[in-house]
Amino acid sequence: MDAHTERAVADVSAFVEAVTETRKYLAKVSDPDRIDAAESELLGRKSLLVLARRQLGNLPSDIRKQAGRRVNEARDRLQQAVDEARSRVKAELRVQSYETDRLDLTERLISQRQRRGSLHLITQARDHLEDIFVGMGFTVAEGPEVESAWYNYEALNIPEWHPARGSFDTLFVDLGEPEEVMLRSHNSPVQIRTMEACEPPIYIVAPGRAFRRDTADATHLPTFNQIEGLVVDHDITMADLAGTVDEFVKAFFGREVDCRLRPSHFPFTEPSAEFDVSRPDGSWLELGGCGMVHPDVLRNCEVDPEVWQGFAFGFGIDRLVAIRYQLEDIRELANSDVRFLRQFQHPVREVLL
Ligand code: FA5
Repeated sequence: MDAHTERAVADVSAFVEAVTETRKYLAKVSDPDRIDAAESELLGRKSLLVLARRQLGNLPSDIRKQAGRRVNEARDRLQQAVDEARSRVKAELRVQSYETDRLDLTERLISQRQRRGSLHLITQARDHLEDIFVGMGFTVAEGPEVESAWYNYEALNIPEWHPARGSFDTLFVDLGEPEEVMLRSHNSPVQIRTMEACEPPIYIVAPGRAFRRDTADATHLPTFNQIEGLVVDHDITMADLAGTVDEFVKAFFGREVDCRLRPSHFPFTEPSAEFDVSRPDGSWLELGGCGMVHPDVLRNCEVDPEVWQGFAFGFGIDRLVAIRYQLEDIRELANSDVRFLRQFQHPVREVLL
């Protein structure tokens, strides 16, 4: 065998041996870069494979074919070992990432339990108001938030030409005739719906949202909450109204808070009054309107004013809350800022988030 042939046989054998060694190495390696490096060293452009293939041409024809087969088989074995190593390492890395990215759910559960949600201040106040009035013999009534002109205005003695319509800054809904369908601008429509549906005597309160084209400021919100009250019975007088309002104020705010009625005007009550409560600084804040139900309103609901009399009131719940918790600005109630709301978590009604 001449020197060229010897060299060629040695290079072919070197490749085959290197494949055997590298397969053992690949079976243990767990670094993808090392797999790439081994593949390129043995099978790449300047690899032992390229050299061995080049040397095949220097072999005598009787052994070239067999040597070629050895080289190809070794290359296939190595390629298979590289592929297996890659999928094994990929699987190992996946398992590792499951471990490192795993969420510690135990920890999460504990912290969730510690951070409890609670009912919004308005909901708490609404529940409290309902409890007070139910304790005084009232039941709770509801009405829709989208109303027709009949319920929001006309049945309440506010005909189309009446200037009081303007004072309600109504938000109309683009439905039916112009200005016929609206977001209720007060909760008084529930008076009408209740009188239409039930025979007197009636003792109801109707808490819920009302809507006006008011710009938000310290005492106004475009979406706010009112509680409407209606009593229809025999021999009801203004004294019953004053006594009920006074009793409610003492129950909600405490005995030290005063209230006063100021003469006012609402088309649906006669006489009418505005109702204020005292603030800690001695000033008064208007909470709502009230009065004796106007005979025309009773007639609109087919209740005979000669037989039945009634009083009604409508208070702003957001303002009640502002006074009770000494909030400077009722916009806090609409901001949904949990840092603010968490200060008023209700101890009993806490709910787990
Ligand atoms: C009314 O809405 C009458 N329906 C109340 C009434 C009922 C009178 C029954 C007589 C008999 P008024 O527009 O004044 O009245 O509103 C009543 C209260 O709702 C106000 O005193 C205030 O506490 C609250 N309120 C009105 N507008 C807003 C607003 N934009 N933001 C927050 N509270 C408001």
